[in-house]
Formats: sequence, C-alpha cells, structure tokens
Amino acid sequence: MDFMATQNPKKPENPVLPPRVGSDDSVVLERRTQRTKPPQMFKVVLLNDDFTPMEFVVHVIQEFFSKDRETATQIMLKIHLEGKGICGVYSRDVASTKVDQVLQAARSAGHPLQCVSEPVE
Ligand code: TYC
Repeated sequence: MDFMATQNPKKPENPVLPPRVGSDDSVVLERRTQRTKPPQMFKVVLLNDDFTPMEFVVHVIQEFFSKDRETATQIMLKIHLEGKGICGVYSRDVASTKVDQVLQAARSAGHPLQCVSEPVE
C-alpha cells in the first residue's frame, strides 16, 4: 500500500511577515505566532414541563444526542428535578439543528417540550 502516509502531518508553520529592511539595508524576517480563536460552542438545553412524558424525553435524548438509555434517563431525571439540563455541546449550526429536530419531534408527537441553545461561558 504505497498510498499510505508514512509520517504524521506537520503543523503548519507560523506565517512570515513581510521582510523589514533596516536603514543599513539589513533584512529582518519576523515570524508571528498565529492565534486563531476556537469557534464559540453552544449548549443544547432541554427544559422541564409538566406534560411531556418522561419516556418521550428519554427517547429524544437517545435519538438526537446519541446517549445510551441509562445516560438519557439520568439527564431526563436531572431536567425533571432541576428544571433544565444540558444534552450536549456543539458548534452553532449543529446546536441549532438539534434544537429544530427536538422541537419538530415534540410538535409532531403533540408534546410541549421546549429546547434552547445557549453560548458556552
Ligand atoms: N416533568 C415531566 C413529567 O413529569 C418529564 C419531563 C422531563 C418533561 C424532562 C420535560 O425536559 C423534560 N412527565
């Protein structure tokens, strides 16, 4: 298999700024550390209500947040007892899609379950 990489990919080098020419014609090449902020992340939060069946909430958490049944049940109970709970943390677009999916599923099943996303920090 000669198409496989034989070395780990190298980190991209920091960019070289345009050369600065000193008054004595000396040239200085400066490297500047590249600082790229990681993207803002969003919590997807389910809210408690008095009407949505516990079983439906467990199903939603399993289905849309890829949790096993035990974890989903623990999250559901936390929401039930504390009023709200985090089901996952995602990039802006993924979090927004999760909220839409949960609200769509709840509406289709006739339950008032609410779901929101909030920036982390
Ligand atoms: N409180 C609901 C009940 O007693 C269960 C529930 C849990 C509803 C979590 C919403 O996000 C929720 N049937």
